Amino acid sequence: MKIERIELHHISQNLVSPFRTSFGTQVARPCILVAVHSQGLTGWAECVASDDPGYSYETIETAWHILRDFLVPAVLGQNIAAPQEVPAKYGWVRGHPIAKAALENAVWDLHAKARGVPLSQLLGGVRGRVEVGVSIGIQPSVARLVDVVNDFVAQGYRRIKMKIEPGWELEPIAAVRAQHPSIKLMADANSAFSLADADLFRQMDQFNLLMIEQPLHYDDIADHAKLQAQLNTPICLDESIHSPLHARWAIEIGACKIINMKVARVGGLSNAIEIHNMCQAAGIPLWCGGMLETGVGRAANLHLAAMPNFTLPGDISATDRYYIEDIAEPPFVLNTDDSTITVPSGPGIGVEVAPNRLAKYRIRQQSFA
Ligand code: OSB
Ligand code: MG
Repeated sequence: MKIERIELHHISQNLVSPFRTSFGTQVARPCILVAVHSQGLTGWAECVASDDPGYSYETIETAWHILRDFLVPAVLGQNIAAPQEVPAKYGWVRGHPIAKAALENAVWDLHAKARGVPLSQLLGGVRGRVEVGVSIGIQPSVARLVDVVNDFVAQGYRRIKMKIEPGWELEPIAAVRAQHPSIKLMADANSAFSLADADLFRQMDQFNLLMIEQPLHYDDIADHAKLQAQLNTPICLDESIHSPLHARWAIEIGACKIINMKVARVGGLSNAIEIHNMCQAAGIPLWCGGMLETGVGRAANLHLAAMPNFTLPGDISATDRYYIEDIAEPPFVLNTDDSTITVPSGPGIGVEVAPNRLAKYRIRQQSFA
């Protein structure tokens, strides 16, 4: 398919409630929506870079720059026979996985639409519903946290992830565990600790956590292996896994027992598939992480999480957990009987960007032809 036109739409929407992690608080959630046009079809994807370089060094501004000046020119006007061809077009560009993933994933949606099949079918998806949970930010008090958790459990979520940071760890985890003795519970540190905190993490073994996510430095693999050797609770890596190479290193040295897959963090669906297959062969289960996506990114995540080795619940919550009004239609709802979300069955990502909402939330736009 010849890529005839590409558009970048910078939008921003307020979250229903502020989301606080060890690296900062998010009130609004900006993103860049990428649209690729060919043969009367439009492929969409979401660039999940944020306003600030808290989670990743990439920001909206760096992603806009890299897309506009390097990635879009490498793909525009090209005849792309399969989406797997996209990464090689800008293979010389180092880093910037979040920007790269947005462009590649838009081409995947385009190709799935051209074939008239859901994206999950191109990816070898095996399930129509994906088990999901909710990721809960750091709260002003333990009592407030317990209220928030109770509320999500009442809504039907059966896996709870809570954010931790130094000073907000054992006590809030103990409180949630006491209230919900058998719920799937996990903690995400977003790199806020060091190996000197090993004793703290050993104490977490008593809470029967599903996993501890990214306890140590965002670029570390080696110290995570040292920490994992001292814990019964599985360590899951998020921030540290930027590519299939990082996944292989982590598996080889025993730095984790689980990997959080974020397609943006690993540079696009081709790398995600490679990591998926490597982890499946190595007996490392995956789950789909989230970046507070709009319906566009969330839909793609659901298709990805339909792949066979996504055997743990994902950070893919219902639309109303994030936004009052989503840019994409229809909204995602939780299946309360089994804490799942249904993978869209229409062509491509299976959701539509609502033009009036795109216009309403748009900050800037650029078209390339
Ligand atoms: O570490 O998983 C994370 C959101 C933004 C940046 C990093 C993370 C998160 C989440 C939210 O935990 C997951 C979601 O989208 O629900
Ligand atoms: Mg995380």
